Amino acid sequence: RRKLSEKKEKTLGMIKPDGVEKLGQILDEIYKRGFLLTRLRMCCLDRNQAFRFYEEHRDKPFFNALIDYITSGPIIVFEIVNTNAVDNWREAIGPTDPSRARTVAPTSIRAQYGIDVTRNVVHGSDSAASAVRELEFFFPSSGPMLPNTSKGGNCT
Ligand code: RTP
Ligand code: MG
Repeated sequence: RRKLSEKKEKTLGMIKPDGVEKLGQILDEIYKRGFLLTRLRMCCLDRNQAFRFYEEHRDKPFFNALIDYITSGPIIVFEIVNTNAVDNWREAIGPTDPSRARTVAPTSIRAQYGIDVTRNVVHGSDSAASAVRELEFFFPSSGPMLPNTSKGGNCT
């Protein structure tokens, strides 16, 4: 029997628009850490979809910059199934700000590939509950899936 602390768990990972330009290297980082990807797709968020995905941040000063960034090009989203997937993936990506990541977690993905606090290349759900919501957002169990491209966003 597995220990509670080793529970199999799912999380939502995302390679953000600037990360897609470094796709091969970032996928390498994912696989060399042993993460198992069970679903994956490329899509574009329009502004309404981005608002919904990042709803919790709507009152933050960085909200508009975040929406501009996340709608600036295609993203890649994936489901990770692993023991402690939420925490392990968050640890692999590192702190939000890549410059801080380079100090406290120099081997993390954001430390190596992040540009600045907005353009930080990757996303990870911050809790098991967020993971359920975010996986349902991109991989709905019923109803229509978000289109792979959207004329409403900056993706063409
Ligand atoms: P994420 O949700 O993308 O995994 O990142 P996170 O938990 O580390 O950071 P969060 O606080 O959830 O912020 C979401 C995204 O907003 C942008 N951000 N900009 N200018 C700023 O101070 C700032 N703070 C956050 C980043 O793209 C961050 O990943
Ligand atoms: Mg977050």
